[in-house]
Amino acid sequence: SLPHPGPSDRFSFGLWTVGWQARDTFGDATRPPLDPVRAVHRLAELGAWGITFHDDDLVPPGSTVAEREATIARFRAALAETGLVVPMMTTNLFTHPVFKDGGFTSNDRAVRRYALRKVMRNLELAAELGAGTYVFWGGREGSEFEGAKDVQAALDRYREAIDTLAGWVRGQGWPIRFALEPKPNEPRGDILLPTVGHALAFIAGLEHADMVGVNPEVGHEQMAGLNYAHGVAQALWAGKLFHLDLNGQRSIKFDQDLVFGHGDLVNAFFLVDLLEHGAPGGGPAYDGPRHFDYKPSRTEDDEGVWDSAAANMRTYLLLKERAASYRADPAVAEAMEASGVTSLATPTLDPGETAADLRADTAAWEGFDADKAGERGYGFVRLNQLALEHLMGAR
Ligand code: ASC
Ligand code: MN
Ligand code: MN
Ligand code: MN
Repeated sequence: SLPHPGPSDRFSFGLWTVGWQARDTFGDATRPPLDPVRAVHRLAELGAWGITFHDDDLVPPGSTVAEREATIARFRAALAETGLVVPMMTTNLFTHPVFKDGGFTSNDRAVRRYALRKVMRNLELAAELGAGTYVFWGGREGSEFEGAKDVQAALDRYREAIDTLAGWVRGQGWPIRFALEPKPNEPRGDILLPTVGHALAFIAGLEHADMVGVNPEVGHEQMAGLNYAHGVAQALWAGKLFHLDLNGQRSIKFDQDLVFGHGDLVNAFFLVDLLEHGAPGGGPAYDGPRHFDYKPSRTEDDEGVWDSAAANMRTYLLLKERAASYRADPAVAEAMEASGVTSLATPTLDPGETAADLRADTAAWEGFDADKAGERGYGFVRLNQLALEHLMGAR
């Protein structure tokens, strides 16, 4: 029996995901435009809880002030009718040619000022709609050629932009936090803040660092050959997992934005296990939205769009069920114990023990038989096989 999603699962979708017309580098759109109001109704029917959007996804660029207001009013009526919420909003600083060399870090100062104003305009709407998270995906912040971008000056400008916007939000008293979304490349040859680790290091140097976290996307970390579940674990450990973008990616190649789980399924299993249960040693779970940033494949028609939206949620819920069975299995608990997974949570030094005390502990060095300890088997393969058997429903 397949699980049915509902609002308590807190699944959210970008308007740009189901609304993607499947225009790619080599081909034209394969689907007609999607009315945002229809997206709200269809997602609500499928059991989603929230919808997110870039400013331009909802309000077509070039709209007059009156058109913008009418569009927003119509959208809000659909939200009220369905109960769907807007937990996150973001800015399109990548489509218009003006952003070809970036928004916050364009070499053109007037473009940088225009980018800030575009964000500020949409932040006002975010405050009105009650979006608690504002995402920054700097897809155009980067370069193709080393000589074209002074990376250190660009990072100064990036910091200036986030500091300015964070200070403004704080001054307005809006309950909005920022989440930076890393990506290593595409559309730029090299993008600034390419991974979760780069973003965390950047955040540490911000003026309002406490209100800035990360929004890691499955495929973006995997495009860099990195382990997504590990990146998410470090973000949780740092108290910086403010939001996340779930999707699927198969190895290091162009950004595929497949349905969640349609890439590295084993990593997706351990990710859901981490988000739902926290780390085996007691590290925190995740309590934010389960947000999907995927693209319905170009081969799909309208029906395929909604099938794929439902597939994201079903896969998440099935993995959640499988992860619960993994965690509840006494054989898994025993294997984790035997592997030392749980004992890693024990501090290496005794309470109050100093480096000098350790220096004096002969049991730790003189009396320690490293060769003997080196003979130990950790049993990680047995533990992993148990995980796979739970994932495949054999246990
Ligand atoms: C975002 C975001 C992305 C990109 C991409 C646009 O805001 O999170 O990954 O924009 O989805 O196509
Ligand atoms: Mn992506
Ligand atoms: Mn994303
Ligand atoms: Mn994306």
